[in-house]
Amino acid sequence: MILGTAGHVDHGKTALVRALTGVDTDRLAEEKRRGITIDLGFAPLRLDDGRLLSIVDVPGHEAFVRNMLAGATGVDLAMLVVAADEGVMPQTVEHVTILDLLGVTDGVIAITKRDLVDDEWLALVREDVRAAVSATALRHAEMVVTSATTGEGVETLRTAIGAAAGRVARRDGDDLFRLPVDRVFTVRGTGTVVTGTVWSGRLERDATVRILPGGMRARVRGLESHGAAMDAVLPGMRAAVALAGVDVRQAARGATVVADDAWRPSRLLLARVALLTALPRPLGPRTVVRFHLGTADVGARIVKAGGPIAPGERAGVRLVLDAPVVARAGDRFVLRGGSPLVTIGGGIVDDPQPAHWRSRPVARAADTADARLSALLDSAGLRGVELAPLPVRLGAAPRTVASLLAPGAPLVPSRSIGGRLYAASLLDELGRQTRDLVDEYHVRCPMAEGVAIESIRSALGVESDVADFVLDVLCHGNHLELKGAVAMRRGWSPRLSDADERRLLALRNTLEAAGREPPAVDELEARDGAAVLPLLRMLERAGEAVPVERHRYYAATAVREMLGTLAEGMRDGREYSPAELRDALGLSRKFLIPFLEYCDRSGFTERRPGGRVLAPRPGENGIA
Ligand SMILES: Nc1nc2c(ncn2[C@@H]2O[C@H](COP(=O)(O)OP(=O)(O)OP(=O)(O)O)[C@@H](O)[C@H]2O)c(=O)[nH]1
Ligand SMILES: [Mg+2]
Repeated sequence: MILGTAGHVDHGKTALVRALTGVDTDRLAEEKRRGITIDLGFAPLRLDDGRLLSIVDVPGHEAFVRNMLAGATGVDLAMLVVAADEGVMPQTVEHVTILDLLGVTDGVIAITKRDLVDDEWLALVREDVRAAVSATALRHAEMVVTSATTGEGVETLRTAIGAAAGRVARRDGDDLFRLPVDRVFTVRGTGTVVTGTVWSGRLERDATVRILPGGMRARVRGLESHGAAMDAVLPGMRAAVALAGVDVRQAARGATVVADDAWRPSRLLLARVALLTALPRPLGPRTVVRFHLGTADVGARIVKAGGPIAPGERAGVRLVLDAPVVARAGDRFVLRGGSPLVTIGGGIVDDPQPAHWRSRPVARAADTADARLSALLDSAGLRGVELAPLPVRLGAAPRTVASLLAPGAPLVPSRSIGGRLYAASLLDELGRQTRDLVDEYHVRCPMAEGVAIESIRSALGVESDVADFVLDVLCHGNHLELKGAVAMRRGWSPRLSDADERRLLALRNTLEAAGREPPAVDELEARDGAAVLPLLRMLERAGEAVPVERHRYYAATAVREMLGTLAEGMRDGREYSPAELRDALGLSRKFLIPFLEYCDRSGFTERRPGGRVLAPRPGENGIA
């Protein structure tokens, strides 16, 4: 569990942390010299009941609010510190706003430097502080009067912290590991060490992690929490992670250490933002602001459909970032802008990995994993949604996502095909389209056996594994059947009108009469006056015609006869030249070469450098 300090510069935060823990968290020489905190400090606090809490001490100076943000992110509890002699000051208000935007909902308020004021003054300051937090999550926080100098109230403060800690919900250890990095340094003999608060999941020694956004892989060589070696670190713990094979320059504050493939950095986020009411003017899409999420701090533009965002407004937006950031659905962030920089608002991430640069903000706020999944499936349409990143894009633990997608009874009606998820309604619609397509085809081409599966795939405009899934469902549902590369309505057989029946017989007679040198398809068409290919295909399916060339069908009897001639005339193993075979078959060259190629194709003969030989088992091709 993490407690973060908050409050105006010089109000006594670091002194109180020291009074509580005995640790001086101002460790930099410059901090000592200037007497202020510049960067984050860390100290363990043993509570009365034995539990260990980590304190993150933040700077109060307005120049270091970005450091405060890197510390305040990921805390469970806040300790707002207000000096009794000065009362509520600008960073008191800004820090409270930031805690509120980050969704920190519990904590304690310490009115400190009690030794510097009298009772009357103290009473006024208490009232001011109550008013300052009245509209925030800290309005119910216990207020304790302290002095780091005399020690007054420090034990009461410790008890109040313990009570607040007792109200904090435990974080889920059975989730994806994520640690936003707040410090990176080198330890002699150990190498590069990164530190941070474990936001979710657990990490064990020797695990392999990635450092995002760079993507560098590394082995966890060692783990510590507050200086003690650990075998594993859990959510809500401070962790120092020693990484093998990583240069200190390959990680920095703002990076994120993850273990799972579901995490992906993105320069585009879909989110809901809320701007503070006190903002002087609306925020347009061209204004660059600072975006703070986790320990990351990057430039961002906020694009809302339909123009600028007004002070006090809440809106669904696209966040276009200067640099990629690792985020998860449900993550809170803070926005700062203007000059000098001040906190201007914040928000919640809806989709941390939009599929497309032009992805639109979600229409309705979705705060549950199933609502988010429905929204993702809707907007993905025929493209489907990749399964692997869902725990990140839905902001839910992998087992929660698995239960949403339980096979047979998915909470969100959907099917996974080839690593992607598709809305069930969409697949049903594709099924209807396919049935219509096949039915229409049968009406249009009653003589044809069915529709080429390939043309169904391209008509549906989906990945071929999705088309195959749809066809499979239709076959199992007894709507369709597949024969080779063709799909047809179940029980369908090609039909002929009386006139076409007559044309079919005429064609068959023509081919039979033409024998070894039949006319090509276009010649037959010229003679018939209409398309003959469907009829020829019917003859082919009936075994009465053979497409020896692409545009020339032979009567099956003629083919059988010629193959018989070859089988009789060719001796096993001997190679025959085309000239010899022409003499045997009595064909002109125009017909000879295509026919010999047909013989090779159908496995009747084999072509060798010295000529053709009879294939070992010529009877196997089904014609001879
Ligand atoms: N008299 C008195 N002085 C205090 C008390 N607590 C802190 N101080 C003094 O106030 C000054 C600032 O205290 P810090 O603890 O450094 O204040 P801080 O809030 O950590 O300041 P930043 O981190 O820079 O924002 C120091 O000189 C402290 O000695 C107190 O309870 N009584
Ligand atoms: Mg300090």
